Amino acid sequence: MKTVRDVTYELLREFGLTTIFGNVGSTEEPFLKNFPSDFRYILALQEASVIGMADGYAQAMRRPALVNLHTGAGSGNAVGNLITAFQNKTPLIVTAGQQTREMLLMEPWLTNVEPTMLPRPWVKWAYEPVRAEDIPAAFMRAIATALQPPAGPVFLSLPLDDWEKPCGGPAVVRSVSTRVAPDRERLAEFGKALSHASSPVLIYGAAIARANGWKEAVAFAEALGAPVWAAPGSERAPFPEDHPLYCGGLPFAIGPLSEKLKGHDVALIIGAPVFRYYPYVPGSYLPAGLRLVHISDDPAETARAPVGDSLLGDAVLSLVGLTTLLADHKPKPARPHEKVAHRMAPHPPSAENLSNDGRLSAAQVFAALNEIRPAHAVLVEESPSNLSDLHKAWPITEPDTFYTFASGVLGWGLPASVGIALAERDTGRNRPVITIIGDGSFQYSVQSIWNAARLHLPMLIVVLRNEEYAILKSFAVLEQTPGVPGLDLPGIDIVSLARGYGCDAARLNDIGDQKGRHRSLDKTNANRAGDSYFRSSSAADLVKPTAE
Ligand SMILES: Cc1ncc(C[n+]2csc(CCOP(=O)(O)OP(=O)(O)O)c2C)c(N)n1
Ligand SMILES: [Mg+2]
Repeated sequence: MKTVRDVTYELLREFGLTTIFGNVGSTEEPFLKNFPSDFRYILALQEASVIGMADGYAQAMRRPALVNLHTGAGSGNAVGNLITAFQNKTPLIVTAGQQTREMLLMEPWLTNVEPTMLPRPWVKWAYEPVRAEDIPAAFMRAIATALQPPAGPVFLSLPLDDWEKPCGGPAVVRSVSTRVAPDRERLAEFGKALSHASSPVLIYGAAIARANGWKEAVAFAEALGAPVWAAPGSERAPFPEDHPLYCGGLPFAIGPLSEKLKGHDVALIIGAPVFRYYPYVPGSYLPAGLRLVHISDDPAETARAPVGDSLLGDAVLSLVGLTTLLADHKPKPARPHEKVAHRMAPHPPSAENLSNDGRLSAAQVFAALNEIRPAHAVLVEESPSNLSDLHKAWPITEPDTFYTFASGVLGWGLPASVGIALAERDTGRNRPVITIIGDGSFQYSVQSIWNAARLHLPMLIVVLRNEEYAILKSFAVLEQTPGVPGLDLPGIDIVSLARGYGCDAARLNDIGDQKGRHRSLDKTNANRAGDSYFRSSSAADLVKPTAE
């Protein structure tokens, strides 16, 4: 007779879920016992890194990723990045061990006391199977739930004594659809409003990038002849930023956002919430005379929009449908539009981005990086006060070459970039990954660089070292809250930290002299260290996980 473990592993194989991102404890060892040789276990050293790596990996692979955590202990540590995975709409199958059923009633050491409550509300479904033999079917339901729109993480709590129990197999393998078509009549009404508009405008969101829809997004914008904005704080780039119709990223705040849409009579926002606001800057949600129409496959987003008419549906199916509806439409020559050409940070910029002591500014670092970065590099960003400068210097012109977090929860970027680099290798795309991260943000999941080093991933991590939480100093000015403690970060030696985890690292001083020494981060020199990038200084530290 097969065991619950046998049948479960067979099911996981069916779905290609053969990589497990985890951090193990006694309650998970019975699941991992005699680990099959066709599975790969990626140990991350803290659960924020487990989830962040799995999230990056799942997004870049365009398929769910499997996670195994240590009961309530590991699940608790995982919650910050689970918030991000939920808002990123990343399908993750998160599992955690549970104490033996024999003892659960008396809550022994390391019991997950309310296992389905702990990860909520940041999972679409949380469950502890009532019977051991329900585990394979619970995985099947978890996979279906994670994949169906809107995609997202799910959670299974798995008691440690279930795995040796007998189980009839094989598990039932099912499939579900991952896209919902929009209602045709309502889509036609939206299409009519746009084609009859005297000055339509498009706002594209990350769902377009998640569904690999750049081509369809460009086709519709060109057919309509309308300018395109990226939705505020887009976690993926929805449109080529060098396209003549691209205006830039909309600001995060109510008043300034509304200001940018002035002069238009119909706006379509597609694949994003209405809107991702932050911080509170009062104003009207929309300029006078503008009708907003909204398409999203997330009923929570369509329900909570403060203004506009919404339609539930997949972003790319909707774009294709709308383009067909415009078959006879003659696009007006697009009016000259404002060209911002970069995304907006969710805050006022810090003082010119130049530190007081004349050190290199982040903008100077980005400009140099932009000249020497390898073609097709993937950018992962978690650099709060430098967002605008970064996007100004580095427009995103290829699909799937930009990732950031939808949540504002720091600690995602570093492990996610490791997961993305691993997926680049696993898919054979082999594009190098460059992570731009603040010196504060670097600390939250710092241990993930150990994985990058162990996996010899071709990455460059640029840590912008201003020795402070600069963005919070800007907020203190905006919110008129002088005297806030805890905004300085003196005495952190990032180069030593990186070396301690097995990476090569250097301090950047003199960009000009070192540019010529840079060699691209491609496969052939991925294992070179030291002189393969510009080095030695004071505004940034560079971490390269590929030291041998
Ligand atoms: C998990 C988490 N803790 C705290 C914060 C609050 N916070 C927002 S920005 C920030 C500072 C980031 O500092 P750094 O990465 O150095 O970027 P800088 O502002 O200096 O560019 C902090 C602590 C957060 N967003 N998430
Ligand atoms: Mg900083």
